[in-house]
Amino acid sequence: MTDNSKLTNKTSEMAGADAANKANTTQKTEQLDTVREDATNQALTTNQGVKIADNQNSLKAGTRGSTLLEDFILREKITHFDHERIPERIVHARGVGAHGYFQAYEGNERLTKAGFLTDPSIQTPIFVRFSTVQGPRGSADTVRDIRGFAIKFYTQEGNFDLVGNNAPVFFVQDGIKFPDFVHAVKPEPDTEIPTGATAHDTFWDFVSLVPESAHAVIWAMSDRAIPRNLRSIQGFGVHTFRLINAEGKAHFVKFHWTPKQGLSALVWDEAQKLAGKDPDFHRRDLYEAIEQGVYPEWELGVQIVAEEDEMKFDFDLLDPTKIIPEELVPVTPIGRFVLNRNVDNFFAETEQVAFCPGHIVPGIDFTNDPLLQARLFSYTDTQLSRLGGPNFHQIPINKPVCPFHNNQRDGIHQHTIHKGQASYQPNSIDGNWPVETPPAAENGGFESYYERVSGQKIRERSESFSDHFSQPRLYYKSLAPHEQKHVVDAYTFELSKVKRKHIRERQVQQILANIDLDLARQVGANLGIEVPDLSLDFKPQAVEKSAKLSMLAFPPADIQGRKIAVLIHNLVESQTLETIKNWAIKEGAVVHLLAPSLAPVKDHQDKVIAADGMQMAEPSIAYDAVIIPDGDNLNAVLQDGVTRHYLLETYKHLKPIVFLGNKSDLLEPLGLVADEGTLIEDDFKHVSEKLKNLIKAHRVWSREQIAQHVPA
Ligand code: HDE
Repeated sequence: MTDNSKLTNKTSEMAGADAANKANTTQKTEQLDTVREDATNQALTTNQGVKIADNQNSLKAGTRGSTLLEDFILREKITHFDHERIPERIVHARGVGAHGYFQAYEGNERLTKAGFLTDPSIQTPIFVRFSTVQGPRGSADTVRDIRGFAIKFYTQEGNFDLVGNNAPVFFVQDGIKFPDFVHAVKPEPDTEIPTGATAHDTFWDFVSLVPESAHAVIWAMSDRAIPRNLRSIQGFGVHTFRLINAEGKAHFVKFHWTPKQGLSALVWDEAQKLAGKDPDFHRRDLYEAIEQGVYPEWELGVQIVAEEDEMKFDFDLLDPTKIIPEELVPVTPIGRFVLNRNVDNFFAETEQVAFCPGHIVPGIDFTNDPLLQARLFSYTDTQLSRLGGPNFHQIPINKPVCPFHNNQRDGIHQHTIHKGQASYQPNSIDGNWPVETPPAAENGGFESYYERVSGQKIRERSESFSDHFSQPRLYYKSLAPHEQKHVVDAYTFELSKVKRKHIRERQVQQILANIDLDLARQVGANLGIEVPDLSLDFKPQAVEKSAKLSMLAFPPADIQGRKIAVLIHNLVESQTLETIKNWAIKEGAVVHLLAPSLAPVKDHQDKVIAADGMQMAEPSIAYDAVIIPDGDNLNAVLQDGVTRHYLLETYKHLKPIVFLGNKSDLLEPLGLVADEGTLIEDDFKHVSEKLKNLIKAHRVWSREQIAQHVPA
């Protein structure tokens, strides 16, 4: 037996007990506390509670074996291990989650009777899971993809799941096309390539044959699909839903949620490099922000359409490939939510959470959007194989915080001991309990909206779903010039990876040309594809340009949680480092001092400066800005290839760089042109405000043209 007693740590960090965010509680996290397990000061046992004396050696006949089948400790441990994996989600497998709360604003009673939306004094616990769509569980975070943004509200009237995406439109209009779409977008079946990417033949084959996908595809080709982090993405419910008030009056609504952090994206080169250098980039960012107390926050809003206005648009409200331009129906804020607590265990919480658009509460209802209708079936069904049976609602993360009782019984992994004999209704043995609750203005039973439905049984798409190009055109026209360029670049990159010429041509000549001729010609020119002079009649639209489609419409309020790298070498001017750090603390930004290695860096007075990391290991792509401080070390810096690359790459990715003191002499040898994003000063205090504004703007867009010539 091995003596491990020396390793036993009296101050265990188990379960992140030392993290400040673990003090943020809700009714849900308190409920989860009852199943959280902390083994500090506990004996190691089998699953049957038998204390284990030796966890290092299996039971053998003599020290050199053989191993005995009798070893129940070995068998139990290995058997459990053999079954530790469950099937990953067929889509949205890669994800990250966090806890938080939602709080409604005043005045929503006119829209809904849902308690959590009408009582501003309630903080409703929530669990959010962000995800990519295509890649498997272990794929990279920063791939070009739509992001899933699913919110579970643990309300007093049951769980409400808002299972949305960061794009307001979807690729297909009818659920029956979803498996086709997913088969096309997933890695190709013969090679299982590419992982996490849409740049391949089967995806473009499908979307170029299915024009209804054009709108979602152009969103996927825009900067929205390569977010800088998950704290700065918008969320959308996509479908039109209904809210129903206490008088039974319904309104159509589209859900939107917008980050207080503003919207921001990676540049494509960064996204690709990060996929290799830090595949967990988004996961890490969210975790670290919450650990640092920089809690991300979103405002939930709805676009409201009166029932009588259902037919007044030139698109169908039931068509999930359409937005309602905000010029036609503005977003009305109804509440806010905050993520303020990391999970204790990824598997138990993030992996086992089961969202379902069919989880709704009184005051909310569906519409006949044919995509939504299919989703109502799919999500519960998929949990049966993913989570192993019909009792997945009893898994702690999925359990409502309000009471739930019914006559559903047994099934695999049943956790509840139901008392009584009568598991049916009506019954006269157990008092007919549990009983139905009639619908009511408050706390009533669920009642479906009294909608009139009639029609022929028919497999046909409504004619009102047939305009596939006006809205992608509106999207493209509404983007800022640099965003439009990125869309051209993205189509070019993706289609260049498509091996079959006829697919590339079809996408450019039949899809892009119908969206916008100029877009088609630019992509066509890059790919050597002719775009014939088509005399296309673009349908006049009620809105020609929509203000809230460009990411520029959503700037951040501050620079909290943004990251700045300070590149240090021996003989650095250490006084400045203090000034920078104090400024960053004031602004809530994060500063990392990065040195050539972790060997001590000394200033000119031999004072040792502790570095936070190495330039080689903490690349520029992980930061929002770079500062290179003054010091009698210009030559050393010039000879440091890593630092030179760092600065070139920062410049190329359009980020601000502060050159302090003699470091302005670096520009020329590096071949960099000074511009509004290169701040040259002796005293950091003189540039701090400018730096803050540049970081808020995310990128120095005016540099984009010239930066193309920078080799990095
Ligand atoms: Fe999903 N989707 N989906 N989806 N979806 C799943 O459910 C499905 C759609 C979305 O973090 C699956 O539990 C069908 C639209 C998110 O756990 C599955 C159709 C939108 C997540 C499924 C759609 C979404 C999923 C896989 C068309 C945006 C991740 C595992 C009819 C509004 C949730 C699971 C999480 C997950 C089916 C279309 C968003 C297979 C059939 C539209 C955010 O049930």
